Amino acid sequence: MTVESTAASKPRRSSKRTSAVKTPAKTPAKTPAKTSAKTPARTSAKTPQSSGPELVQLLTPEGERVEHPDYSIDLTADELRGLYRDMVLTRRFDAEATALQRQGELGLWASLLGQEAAQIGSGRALHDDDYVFPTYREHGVAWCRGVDPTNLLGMFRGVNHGGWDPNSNNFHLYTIVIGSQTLHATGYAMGVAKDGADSAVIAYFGDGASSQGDVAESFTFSAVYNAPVVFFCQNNQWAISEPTEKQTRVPLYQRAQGFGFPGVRVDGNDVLACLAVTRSALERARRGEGPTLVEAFTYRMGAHTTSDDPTKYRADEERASWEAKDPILRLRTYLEKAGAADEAFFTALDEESEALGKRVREAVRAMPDPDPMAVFDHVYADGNPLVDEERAQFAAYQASFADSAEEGK
Ligand SMILES: Cc1ncc(C[n+]2csc(CCOP(=O)(O)OP(=O)(O)O)c2C)c(N)n1
Ligand SMILES: [Mg+2]
Repeated sequence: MTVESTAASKPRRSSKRTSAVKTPAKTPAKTPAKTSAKTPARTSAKTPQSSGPELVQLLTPEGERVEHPDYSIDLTADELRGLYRDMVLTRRFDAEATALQRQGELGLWASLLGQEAAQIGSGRALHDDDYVFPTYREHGVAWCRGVDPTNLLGMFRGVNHGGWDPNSNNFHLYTIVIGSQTLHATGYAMGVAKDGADSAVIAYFGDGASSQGDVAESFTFSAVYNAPVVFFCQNNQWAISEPTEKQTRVPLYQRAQGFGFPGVRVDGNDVLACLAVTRSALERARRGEGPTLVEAFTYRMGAHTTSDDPTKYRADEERASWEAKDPILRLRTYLEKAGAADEAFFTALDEESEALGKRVREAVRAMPDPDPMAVFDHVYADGNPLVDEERAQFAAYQASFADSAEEGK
Protein backbone atom coordinates (compact mmCIF):
# COMPACT_ATOMS: atom_id res chain seq x y z
CA MET A 1 0.00 0.00 0.00
CA THR A 2 1.47 3.33 -0.99
CA VAL A 3 0.23 6.55 0.52
CA GLU A 4 1.09 9.50 -1.68
CA SER A 5 1.57 12.87 -0.10
CA THR A 6 -1.18 15.19 -1.24
CA ALA A 7 0.78 18.30 -0.28
CA ALA A 8 0.65 20.89 -3.04
CA SER A 9 3.94 22.57 -2.17
CA LYS A 10 6.89 21.92 -4.41
CA PRO A 11 9.79 19.93 -3.00
CA ARG A 12 12.44 22.27 -1.66
CA ARG A 13 15.32 20.58 -3.39
CA SER A 14 15.66 18.74 -6.63
CA SER A 15 15.97 15.07 -6.06
CA LYS A 16 16.64 12.00 -8.09
CA ARG A 17 14.27 9.97 -5.94
CA THR A 18 10.79 11.33 -6.04
CA SER A 19 8.64 8.37 -5.13
CA ALA A 20 6.78 8.51 -1.86
CA VAL A 21 7.88 6.21 0.92
CA LYS A 22 5.94 3.03 0.81
CA THR A 23 4.14 2.03 3.90
CA PRO A 24 5.24 -1.50 4.58
CA ALA A 25 1.74 -2.83 5.04
CA LYS A 26 1.39 -5.54 2.46
CA THR A 27 -1.82 -6.61 4.06
CA PRO A 28 -4.08 -3.77 5.10
CA ALA A 29 -4.74 -3.98 8.82
CA LYS A 30 -8.21 -5.18 9.64
CA THR A 31 -10.77 -2.64 10.68
CA PRO A 32 -12.27 -3.35 14.07
CA ALA A 33 -14.86 -6.06 13.99
CA LYS A 34 -18.45 -4.90 14.16
CA THR A 35 -19.88 -5.41 17.57
CA SER A 36 -23.36 -5.35 18.93
CA ALA A 37 -24.27 -2.54 21.27
CA LYS A 38 -24.04 -5.02 24.13
CA THR A 39 -20.45 -5.99 23.44
CA PRO A 40 -18.07 -4.01 25.59
CA ALA A 41 -15.96 -1.70 23.40
CA ARG A 42 -12.87 -2.87 25.25
CA THR A 43 -12.95 -6.30 23.60
CA SER A 44 -13.38 -5.15 20.01
CA ALA A 45 -10.89 -2.31 20.34
CA LYS A 46 -8.10 -4.70 21.25
CA THR A 47 -7.80 -6.12 17.73
CA PRO A 48 -6.15 -3.31 15.77
CA GLN A 49 -3.53 -2.74 18.43
CA SER A 50 -1.88 -6.10 18.17
CA SER A 51 1.37 -6.34 16.23
CA GLY A 52 0.54 -7.74 12.83
CA PRO A 53 2.20 -8.33 9.49
CA GLU A 54 2.61 -4.59 9.02
CA LEU A 55 5.38 -4.38 11.63
CA VAL A 56 8.81 -3.61 10.10
CA GLN A 57 11.36 -5.89 11.71
CA LEU A 58 15.02 -6.59 10.89
CA LEU A 59 16.04 -8.37 14.08
CA THR A 60 13.66 -10.83 15.72
CA PRO A 61 13.26 -11.17 19.49
CA GLU A 62 15.39 -14.33 19.17
CA GLY A 63 18.24 -12.29 17.69
CA GLU A 64 17.82 -13.52 14.10
CA ARG A 65 18.51 -11.08 11.24
CA VAL A 66 15.60 -10.93 8.83
CA GLU A 67 15.10 -8.88 5.67
CA HIS A 68 12.29 -6.50 4.81
CA PRO A 69 11.37 -5.62 1.22
CA ASP A 70 11.23 -1.87 1.84
CA TYR A 71 13.87 -1.36 4.48
CA SER A 72 17.39 -2.68 4.53
CA ILE A 73 20.42 -1.98 6.62
CA ASP A 74 24.04 -3.01 6.39
CA LEU A 75 26.09 -2.15 9.45
CA THR A 76 29.69 -2.97 10.32
CA ALA A 77 30.48 -4.92 13.48
CA ASP A 78 31.78 -1.69 14.95
CA GLU A 79 28.48 0.11 14.27
CA LEU A 80 26.49 -2.78 15.74
CA ARG A 81 28.60 -2.72 18.90
CA GLY A 82 28.07 1.06 19.00
CA LEU A 83 24.29 0.64 19.03
CA TYR A 84 24.57 -2.00 21.74
CA ARG A 85 26.81 0.24 23.85
CA ASP A 86 24.38 3.17 23.46
CA MET A 87 21.47 1.05 24.66
CA VAL A 88 23.36 -0.46 27.60
CA LEU A 89 24.67 2.87 28.83
CA THR A 90 21.29 4.53 28.42
CA ARG A 91 19.65 1.75 30.44
CA ARG A 92 22.33 2.05 33.11
CA PHE A 93 21.85 5.80 33.34
CA ASP A 94 18.09 5.35 33.57
CA ALA A 95 18.39 2.75 36.34
CA GLU A 96 20.69 5.07 38.26
CA ALA A 97 18.21 7.93 37.96
CA THR A 98 15.38 5.70 39.22
CA ALA A 99 17.54 4.70 42.20
CA LEU A 100 18.44 8.33 42.89
CA GLN A 101 14.75 9.20 43.01
CA ARG A 102 14.15 6.39 45.50
CA GLN A 103 17.00 7.76 47.62
CA GLY A 104 15.31 11.18 47.68
CA GLU A 105 17.88 12.83 45.41
CA LEU A 106 15.36 13.47 42.61
CA GLY A 107 11.75 14.59 42.99
CA LEU A 108 10.57 12.43 40.10
CA TRP A 109 11.91 10.29 37.26
CA ALA A 110 10.30 9.10 34.01
CA SER A 111 12.05 5.87 33.07
CA LEU A 112 12.64 4.79 29.46
CA LEU A 113 13.11 1.14 30.42
CA GLY A 114 12.19 -1.03 27.43
CA GLN A 115 12.25 1.83 24.91
CA GLU A 116 16.02 1.90 24.34
CA ALA A 117 15.88 0.54 20.79
CA ALA A 118 13.22 3.02 19.66
CA GLN A 119 15.27 5.90 21.01
CA ILE A 120 18.78 4.82 20.06
CA GLY A 121 17.71 3.57 16.62
CA SER A 122 15.90 6.80 15.77
CA GLY A 123 18.49 8.97 17.54
CA ARG A 124 21.37 7.47 15.56
CA ALA A 125 19.49 8.08 12.31
CA LEU A 126 19.77 11.85 12.85
CA HIS A 127 22.30 14.17 11.30
CA ASP A 128 23.99 16.81 13.45
CA ASP A 129 22.01 19.64 11.87
CA ASP A 130 18.64 17.94 12.33
CA TYR A 131 16.54 19.24 15.21
CA VAL A 132 14.83 17.17 17.92
CA PHE A 133 11.73 18.03 19.92
CA PRO A 134 11.45 15.46 22.74
CA THR A 135 8.90 14.66 25.44
CA TYR A 136 10.14 14.02 28.97
CA ARG A 137 11.29 10.41 28.41
CA GLU A 138 13.80 10.74 25.56
CA HIS A 139 16.96 10.06 27.58
CA GLY A 140 18.30 7.75 24.86
CA VAL A 141 17.81 10.36 22.16
CA ALA A 142 19.50 12.95 24.39
CA TRP A 143 22.41 10.53 24.69
CA CYS A 144 22.67 10.28 20.89
CA ARG A 145 22.64 14.08 20.63
CA GLY A 146 25.57 14.36 23.02
CA VAL A 147 23.63 15.99 25.87
CA ASP A 148 25.48 15.08 29.05
CA PRO A 149 23.18 12.71 30.98
CA THR A 150 23.75 14.57 34.21
CA ASN A 151 22.17 17.64 32.60
CA LEU A 152 18.90 15.71 32.22
CA LEU A 153 18.57 15.41 35.98
CA GLY A 154 18.50 19.05 37.08
CA MET A 155 14.83 19.54 36.26
CA PHE A 156 13.91 16.26 38.00
CA ARG A 157 15.86 17.43 41.05
CA GLY A 158 14.11 20.77 40.91
CA VAL A 159 17.27 22.86 40.60
CA ASN A 160 16.73 24.26 37.11
CA HIS A 161 14.12 24.58 34.37
CA GLY A 162 15.84 22.44 31.80
CA GLY A 163 19.56 21.94 32.14
CA TRP A 164 20.96 22.40 28.66
CA ASP A 165 21.06 24.87 25.82
CA PRO A 166 18.78 23.41 23.11
CA ASN A 167 20.82 24.99 20.33
CA SER A 168 24.09 23.41 21.46
CA ASN A 169 22.92 19.95 20.46
CA ASN A 170 19.81 20.72 18.40
CA PHE A 171 17.85 18.99 21.16
CA HIS A 172 14.99 21.01 22.58
CA LEU A 173 14.17 21.08 26.28
CA TYR A 174 11.97 18.32 27.67
CA THR A 175 8.28 19.07 27.20
CA ILE A 176 5.81 17.98 29.84
CA VAL A 177 2.64 19.31 28.18
CA ILE A 178 2.00 16.24 26.08
CA GLY A 179 1.85 16.69 22.32
CA SER A 180 2.64 20.41 22.34
CA GLN A 181 6.15 19.80 21.01
CA THR A 182 4.72 18.40 17.77
CA LEU A 183 3.47 21.90 16.97
CA HIS A 184 6.83 23.41 17.91
CA ALA A 185 8.53 20.88 15.65
CA THR A 186 6.14 21.61 12.79
CA GLY A 187 6.68 25.35 13.07
CA TYR A 188 10.42 24.82 13.21
CA ALA A 189 10.29 22.51 10.19
CA MET A 190 8.25 25.07 8.24
CA GLY A 191 11.04 27.55 9.04
CA VAL A 192 13.67 25.08 7.85
CA ALA A 193 11.78 24.77 4.56
CA LYS A 194 11.49 28.55 4.18
CA ASP A 195 15.25 28.87 4.74
CA GLY A 196 15.83 26.32 1.98
CA ALA A 197 17.95 24.25 4.39
CA ASP A 198 18.28 20.54 3.83
CA SER A 199 17.98 19.41 7.45
CA ALA A 200 15.06 17.59 9.01
CA VAL A 201 13.13 17.81 12.25
CA ILE A 202 11.86 15.00 14.45
CA ALA A 203 9.13 15.21 17.08
CA TYR A 204 8.79 12.51 19.71
CA PHE A 205 5.48 11.84 21.40
CA GLY A 206 3.53 9.00 22.94
CA ASP A 207 0.42 6.98 22.18
CA GLY A 208 -1.50 9.02 24.73
CA ALA A 209 -0.32 12.31 23.25
CA SER A 210 -1.59 11.15 19.86
CA SER A 211 -5.11 12.00 21.11
CA GLN A 212 -4.17 15.62 21.73
CA GLY A 213 -5.54 18.31 19.42
CA ASP A 214 -2.01 19.70 19.10
CA VAL A 215 -0.90 16.52 17.36
CA ALA A 216 -3.82 16.60 14.90
CA GLU A 217 -3.07 20.25 14.16
CA SER A 218 0.59 19.55 13.59
CA PHE A 219 -0.31 16.69 11.21
CA THR A 220 -2.55 19.05 9.22
CA PHE A 221 -0.04 21.89 9.05
CA SER A 222 2.96 19.74 8.27
CA ALA A 223 1.09 17.94 5.48
CA VAL A 224 -0.33 21.08 3.91
CA TYR A 225 3.01 22.93 4.09
CA ASN A 226 5.04 19.85 3.20
CA ALA A 227 7.18 20.42 6.29
CA PRO A 228 10.35 18.32 6.68
CA VAL A 229 9.30 16.67 9.92
CA VAL A 230 9.20 13.10 11.17
CA PHE A 231 6.59 12.32 13.81
CA PHE A 232 8.06 9.57 15.95
CA CYS A 233 5.35 8.07 18.13
CA GLN A 234 6.57 5.63 20.75
CA ASN A 235 3.51 3.50 21.28
CA ASN A 236 4.55 2.01 24.61
CA GLN A 237 1.00 0.68 25.08
CA TRP A 238 0.16 2.93 28.02
CA ALA A 239 -0.60 6.57 28.77
CA ILE A 240 -0.12 6.40 32.52
CA SER A 241 -2.97 3.92 33.30
CA GLU A 242 -4.83 4.22 29.98
CA PRO A 243 -4.14 1.48 27.43
CA THR A 244 -3.65 2.41 23.77
CA GLU A 245 -6.99 0.91 22.77
CA LYS A 246 -8.55 3.84 24.64
CA GLN A 247 -6.75 6.27 22.31
CA THR A 248 -7.55 4.79 18.91
CA ARG A 249 -9.67 2.30 16.98
CA VAL A 250 -7.06 1.86 14.24
CA PRO A 251 -3.31 1.22 14.48
CA LEU A 252 -1.80 4.63 15.16
CA TYR A 253 0.42 4.70 12.07
CA GLN A 254 -2.68 4.50 9.85
CA ARG A 255 -3.82 7.91 11.05
CA ALA A 256 -1.23 9.53 8.79
CA GLN A 257 -3.10 8.38 5.70
CA GLY A 258 -6.06 10.62 6.52
CA PHE A 259 -3.74 13.62 6.67
CA GLY A 260 -2.08 12.77 3.36
CA PHE A 261 1.32 11.48 4.35
CA PRO A 262 2.82 8.04 4.90
CA GLY A 263 2.72 6.17 8.15
CA VAL A 264 4.76 3.13 9.09
CA ARG A 265 4.78 0.85 12.09
CA VAL A 266 8.15 -0.46 13.19
CA ASP A 267 9.15 -2.97 15.84
CA GLY A 268 10.15 -0.46 18.50
CA ASN A 269 12.27 -3.06 20.30
CA ASP A 270 14.38 -3.67 17.20
CA VAL A 271 17.14 -1.08 17.05
CA LEU A 272 18.08 -1.97 13.47
CA ALA A 273 14.54 -1.54 12.16
CA CYS A 274 14.10 1.72 14.10
CA LEU A 275 17.33 3.02 12.58
CA ALA A 276 16.39 1.99 9.03
CA VAL A 277 12.82 3.29 9.16
CA THR A 278 13.73 6.61 10.78
CA ARG A 279 16.63 7.12 8.38
CA SER A 280 14.29 6.60 5.45
CA ALA A 281 11.69 9.01 6.87
CA LEU A 282 14.34 11.68 7.57
CA GLU A 283 15.76 11.33 4.05
CA ARG A 284 12.29 11.74 2.63
CA ALA A 285 11.87 14.94 4.69
CA ARG A 286 15.27 16.24 3.53
CA ARG A 287 14.30 15.59 -0.10
CA GLY A 288 11.37 17.94 0.41
CA GLU A 289 8.70 15.26 0.30
CA GLY A 290 7.09 16.18 3.60
CA PRO A 291 6.22 14.47 6.86
CA THR A 292 6.13 10.81 7.86
CA LEU A 293 4.56 9.24 10.91
CA VAL A 294 6.64 6.47 12.45
CA GLU A 295 4.89 4.39 15.08
CA ALA A 296 7.46 2.50 17.15
CA PHE A 297 5.54 -0.41 18.65
CA THR A 298 7.20 -0.91 22.02
CA TYR A 299 6.46 -1.27 25.71
CA ARG A 300 6.97 0.80 28.84
CA MET A 301 8.56 -1.82 31.09
CA GLY A 302 8.56 0.38 34.15
CA ALA A 303 6.07 2.67 35.82
CA HIS A 304 4.87 5.82 34.07
CA THR A 305 7.01 7.77 36.51
CA THR A 306 8.35 7.02 39.96
CA SER A 307 5.03 8.40 41.29
CA ASP A 308 3.05 5.67 39.55
CA ASP A 309 2.27 2.08 40.54
CA PRO A 310 1.45 0.03 37.41
CA THR A 311 0.51 -3.06 39.46
CA LYS A 312 -2.80 -1.23 40.09
CA TYR A 313 -3.85 -1.36 36.43
CA ARG A 314 -1.91 -3.92 34.41
CA ALA A 315 -1.19 -7.60 34.64
CA ASP A 316 2.24 -9.06 35.39
CA GLU A 317 1.85 -11.45 32.45
CA GLU A 318 1.71 -8.54 30.03
CA ARG A 319 5.04 -7.21 31.23
CA ALA A 320 6.54 -10.68 31.17
CA SER A 321 5.52 -11.19 27.54
CA TRP A 322 7.37 -8.02 26.59
CA GLU A 323 10.43 -9.03 28.60
CA ALA A 324 10.91 -11.77 26.01
CA LYS A 325 11.19 -9.04 23.37
CA ASP A 326 13.88 -7.08 25.22
CA PRO A 327 15.73 -4.79 22.79
CA ILE A 328 19.16 -5.15 24.39
CA LEU A 329 19.06 -8.90 24.83
CA ARG A 330 18.15 -9.56 21.20
CA LEU A 331 21.06 -7.46 19.91
CA ARG A 332 23.44 -9.19 22.31
CA THR A 333 22.27 -12.57 21.03
CA TYR A 334 22.87 -11.42 17.46
CA LEU A 335 26.30 -9.93 18.24
CA GLU A 336 27.39 -13.18 19.87
CA LYS A 337 26.01 -15.39 17.12
CA ALA A 338 27.58 -13.24 14.41
CA GLY A 339 30.90 -13.16 16.24
CA ALA A 340 30.73 -9.36 16.24
CA ALA A 341 31.58 -8.93 19.93
CA ASP A 342 33.74 -10.90 22.33
CA GLU A 343 33.74 -11.30 26.10
CA ALA A 344 36.31 -8.50 26.49
CA PHE A 345 33.86 -6.07 24.84
CA PHE A 346 31.04 -6.97 27.24
CA THR A 347 33.33 -6.81 30.28
CA ALA A 348 34.68 -3.40 29.27
CA LEU A 349 31.12 -2.17 28.74
CA ASP A 350 30.10 -3.38 32.21
CA GLU A 351 32.94 -1.34 33.66
CA GLU A 352 31.98 1.69 31.58
CA SER A 353 28.38 1.36 32.82
CA GLU A 354 29.48 1.28 36.45
CA ALA A 355 31.67 4.34 35.90
CA LEU A 356 28.73 6.17 34.31
CA GLY A 357 26.49 5.29 37.27
CA LYS A 358 29.08 6.61 39.70
CA ARG A 359 29.58 9.82 37.72
CA VAL A 360 25.83 10.45 37.61
CA ARG A 361 25.42 9.82 41.36
CA GLU A 362 28.23 12.16 42.25
CA ALA A 363 27.06 14.87 39.86
CA VAL A 364 23.50 14.84 41.21
CA ARG A 365 24.56 15.02 44.83
CA ALA A 366 26.89 17.91 44.02
CA MET A 367 24.20 19.99 42.25
CA PRO A 368 23.91 23.26 44.15
CA ASP A 369 20.51 24.43 45.34
CA PRO A 370 19.40 27.42 43.28
CA ASP A 371 18.82 30.84 44.79
CA PRO A 372 15.08 30.72 45.65
CA MET A 373 14.64 34.18 44.18
CA ALA A 374 15.91 32.98 40.79
CA VAL A 375 12.46 31.56 39.98
CA PHE A 376 11.35 35.11 39.12
CA ASP A 377 14.19 35.67 36.65
CA HIS A 378 13.59 35.32 32.91
CA VAL A 379 9.79 35.19 33.25
CA TYR A 380 9.56 38.31 31.07
CA ALA A 381 12.40 39.76 29.04
CA ASP A 382 11.62 43.29 30.23
CA GLY A 383 10.07 42.62 33.63
CA ASN A 384 6.43 42.76 34.68
CA PRO A 385 4.72 44.56 37.60
CA LEU A 386 2.90 41.41 38.76
CA VAL A 387 6.11 39.38 38.82
CA ASP A 388 7.84 42.25 40.64
CA GLU A 389 5.09 42.19 43.28
CA GLU A 390 5.37 38.42 43.69
CA ARG A 391 9.14 38.70 43.98
CA ALA A 392 8.79 41.27 46.77
CA GLN A 393 6.22 39.12 48.61
CA PHE A 394 8.41 36.05 48.37
CA ALA A 395 11.48 38.00 49.53
CA ALA A 396 9.53 39.13 52.60
CA TYR A 397 8.41 35.54 53.25
CA GLN A 398 12.00 34.29 53.01
CA ALA A 399 13.18 37.06 55.32
CA SER A 400 10.57 36.04 57.93
CA PHE A 401 12.50 32.80 58.50
CA ALA A 402 15.69 34.73 59.20
CA ASP A 403 13.75 36.98 61.65
CA SER A 404 12.26 34.02 63.55
CA ALA A 405 15.69 32.35 63.70
CA GLU A 406 17.06 35.56 65.26
CA GLU A 407 14.19 35.63 67.82
CA GLY A 408 14.86 32.03 68.76
CA LYS A 409 18.45 32.77 69.79
C1 LIG B 1 -1.80 18.43 27.89
C2 LIG B 1 -1.54 17.46 29.00
N1 LIG B 1 -2.55 16.73 29.51
C3 LIG B 1 -2.31 15.83 30.50
C4 LIG B 1 -1.04 15.67 30.98
C5 LIG B 1 -0.79 14.66 32.10
N2 LIG B 1 0.01 13.58 31.54
C6 LIG B 1 1.33 13.49 31.73
S1 LIG B 1 2.00 12.19 30.96
C7 LIG B 1 0.49 11.65 30.40
C8 LIG B 1 0.36 10.40 29.58
C9 LIG B 1 1.20 10.45 28.36
O1 LIG B 1 1.16 9.21 27.72
P1 LIG B 1 1.90 8.97 26.38
O2 LIG B 1 1.68 10.12 25.46
O3 LIG B 1 1.54 7.64 25.89
O4 LIG B 1 3.46 9.04 26.77
P2 LIG B 1 4.26 8.07 27.77
O5 LIG B 1 4.21 8.71 29.12
O6 LIG B 1 3.62 6.73 27.72
O7 LIG B 1 5.67 8.06 27.26
C10 LIG B 1 -0.51 12.53 30.81
C11 LIG B 1 -1.93 12.36 30.50
C12 LIG B 1 -0.02 16.47 30.45
N3 LIG B 1 1.24 16.39 30.87
N4 LIG B 1 -0.27 17.35 29.44
MG1 LIG C 1 2.51 5.86 26.15
